[in-house]
Amino acid sequence: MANQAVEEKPLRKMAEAFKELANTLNSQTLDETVQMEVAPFSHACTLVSPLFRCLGIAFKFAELDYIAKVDDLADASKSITTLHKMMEQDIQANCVRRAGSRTRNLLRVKRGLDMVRVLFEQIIASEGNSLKDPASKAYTQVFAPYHGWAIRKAVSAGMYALPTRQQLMIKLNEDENSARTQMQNYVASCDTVVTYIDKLFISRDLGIDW
Ligand code: 1PW
Repeated sequence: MANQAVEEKPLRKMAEAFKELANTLNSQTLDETVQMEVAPFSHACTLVSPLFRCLGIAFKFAELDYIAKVDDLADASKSITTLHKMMEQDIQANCVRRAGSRTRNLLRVKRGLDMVRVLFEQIIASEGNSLKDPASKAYTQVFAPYHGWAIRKAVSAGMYALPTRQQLMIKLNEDENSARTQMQNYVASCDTVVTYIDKLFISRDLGIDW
């Protein structure tokens, strides 16, 4: 217990959880028969929250919004087994796009995961100590098209309060090399998971651009 802070490896934990999800998907063919369970998915998503926290006070709203939506999915897992069934319920109830619907929350959470994926890709590809460019690129690519002027403005103000690359490594309890490895693992696994979720939406004609 005394060593808990020392041994805490949030980046490793999230990379491992997503590797497991990706393995479950890869062990089957990526088609309609593959069923991802809500419980392990929402659990893996909770492990991404510490990363948002590490990005500093400026991303408090992003963190709170993400956590609330992941909590909703975790709550769904108590009564619904798979993401398929969760979406089917919303389709039946005709509430897919309604604010707060589980399917809508799933789409938002998926974007959060995808933004972290792009952020890691950019961090791996860059060498500077500033996270501003990697974070700006990730936000611009994944979230900005869906956010109004006010949120985009707030996020771009927040970019000046990001930790440095070195500070992030310390918060994550990793060094450059170990962080790079874990980030690469997350990028690959997240890609499989995001592709799968996109297919869930597209195969039901629900669209992913809203
Ligand atoms: C990694 C680089 C740092 C970039 C952080 C970007 C944060 C992006 C998320 C900010 C969201 C905070 C404000 C909430 C926005 C909601 O309106 C929106 N949620 C999302 C995740 O886009 C839509 O949610 P809704 O209407 O379905 O409840």
